[in-house]
Amino acid sequence: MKRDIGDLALFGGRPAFLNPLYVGSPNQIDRTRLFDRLNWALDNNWLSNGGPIALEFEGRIAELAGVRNCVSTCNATVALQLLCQAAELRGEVIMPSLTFVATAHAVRWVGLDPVFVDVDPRTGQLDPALVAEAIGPATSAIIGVHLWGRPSPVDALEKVAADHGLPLFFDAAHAVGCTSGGRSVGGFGSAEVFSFHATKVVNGFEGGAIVTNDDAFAQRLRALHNFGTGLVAGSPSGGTNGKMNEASAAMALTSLDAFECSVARNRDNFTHYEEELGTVPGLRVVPHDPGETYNYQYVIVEIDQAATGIGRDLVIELLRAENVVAKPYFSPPCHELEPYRSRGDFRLPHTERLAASVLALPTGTSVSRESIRRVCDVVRLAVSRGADVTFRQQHTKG
Ligand code: T4K
Repeated sequence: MKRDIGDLALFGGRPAFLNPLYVGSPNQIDRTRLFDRLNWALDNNWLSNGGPIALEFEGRIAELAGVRNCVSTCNATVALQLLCQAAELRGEVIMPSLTFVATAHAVRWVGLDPVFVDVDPRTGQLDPALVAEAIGPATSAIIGVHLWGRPSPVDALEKVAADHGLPLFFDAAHAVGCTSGGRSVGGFGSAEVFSFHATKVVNGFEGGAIVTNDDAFAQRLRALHNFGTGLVAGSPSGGTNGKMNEASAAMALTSLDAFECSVARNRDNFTHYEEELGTVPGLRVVPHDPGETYNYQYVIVEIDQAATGIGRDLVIELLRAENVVAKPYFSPPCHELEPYRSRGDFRLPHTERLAASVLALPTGTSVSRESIRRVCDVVRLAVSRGADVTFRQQHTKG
């Protein structure tokens, strides 16, 4: 138990953890099932190119998302690129800046210009009214992001998109198994993209998927992710290799088998964080709506520097010294990174404030109740003695 700021490892105390505690540690899986699937693939000599394990995974994801089509991919970044190419987008794409840089880079990689729009200051989700204002003659699509697994305002964004005749897509990298208005993420807009990266609640080592109810679009995506094979009229972008291989599919399926357990553990962890930190002045655990379903993959905490006297970056530094690798998801925001910073003059005050004040804390099946208690001890001490901690750190540095 850390009682005084001298107990903090940054100031010479003993670190709270011997080994690093990560945000994004892969969740536990049943290794026997994984190895059985891998052996089956090896025995059958079929390792990629729409193999039976990838097809089974696609069926399971389509079912979970409540959609007709799922095209599995090698990762979500390539899936986003495929979306843009399949929809033959040109010019500008409206999106939030408060997201992992993959959302913007995917769009830029295929020659489009991201136009960043500000977010709701409480939820961090794209603000539909500002999206409507940002639409111009060069706008070709809107990409919403279900940030931290909390869904975008899908109905309002669908209305804006429909009013302007624009396609709407969602980067749902964080939101597999989540709902909005009781409806599963996956069926919103024209298509949505999931990530099955090692750090995600469903993990295929690397992996992604595009889900859609548009059969013709799915067919086009399937062709484009396999070098354009089967497109009678071809495609201006040719095609790429975006396929999910059988090893990733085997891992992803095995991880999906454990989905309910992983989510239950994440939910318990989230509750423990709320119990530990929910009443700390100047600190907010970004909540979940009790009426919806979530995967609870991201525990996000916002620190009010003016109220506490301590900034988010110093809290991360303190935790790092304790062997807790908290993540500033997502900072800097995309518009402050190249190549976007020098391409546009974006003023996004809510994005900038949130990007400077939020951090993600460790969760997942490898994080115990006791670990959460110790992480929260550090956070609580740092925030409740914020001005003293800041002074001590400046003094130590000087
Ligand atoms: N859209 C959004 C909104 C996204 O968040 C992402 C990816 C994408 C699109 C693109 O999806 P993919 O193309 O990746 O499918 C990580 C992930 O690499 C990235 O997938 C994820 N979002 C992003 C939020 O997090 P980094 O730069 O934070 O990765 P890194 O190496 O610092 O790892 C994160 C933490 O996970 C570390 O603290 C260590 C831990 N870790 C990581 C790996 C790979 C492990 O414990 N074991 C592992 O195997 O990006």
